[in-house]
Amino acid sequence: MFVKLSALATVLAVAGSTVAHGVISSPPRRQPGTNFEAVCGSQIYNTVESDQYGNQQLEEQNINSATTAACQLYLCKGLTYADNTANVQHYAANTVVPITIDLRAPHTGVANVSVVATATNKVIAGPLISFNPAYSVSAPIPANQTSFSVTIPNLNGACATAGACVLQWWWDARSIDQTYMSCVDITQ
Ligand SMILES: [Cu+2]
Repeated sequence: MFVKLSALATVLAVAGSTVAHGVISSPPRRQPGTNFEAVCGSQIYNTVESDQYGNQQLEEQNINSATTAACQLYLCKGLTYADNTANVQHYAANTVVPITIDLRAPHTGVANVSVVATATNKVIAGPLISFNPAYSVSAPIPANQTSFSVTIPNLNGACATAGACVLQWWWDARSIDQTYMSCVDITQ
């Protein structure tokens, strides 16, 4: 039994150095699809499709001649609205939105959730919540870092059109250069 457990721990430790580690599990997050593959290329698409929990740097390593200028790896890891028209969430001002993060492995860093305008990749509201340290490897992860709520403010019409805005969970572990993003398409 001990042998099996230590073997498993070794596998996890090795996987942890490259394979990773977190997504929004609720509300429904942007998923990889055919449009994402068309703009970012099959190699990046396959990387994400096989492991949505992975980091953005892993995608960058797979940039090639099939990656177009429309591929925005620094926004939602490149996942696109066009593949997610059925997943848009409508939130009136002051809606309290419960968010669940599925975390497969921690890396000490900072994290937050913001409303981001997709046309500019600029935060237009938030951070609505922040964690520092976030998802630490040196202490138990507080339950409220994987299950929490944010209040959506009045977005003043900036998010009236589907595809214009996302609620983005952003987690950056500088010490190991791994960045994670997971997005929910929202309108108001
Ligand atoms: Cu990692």
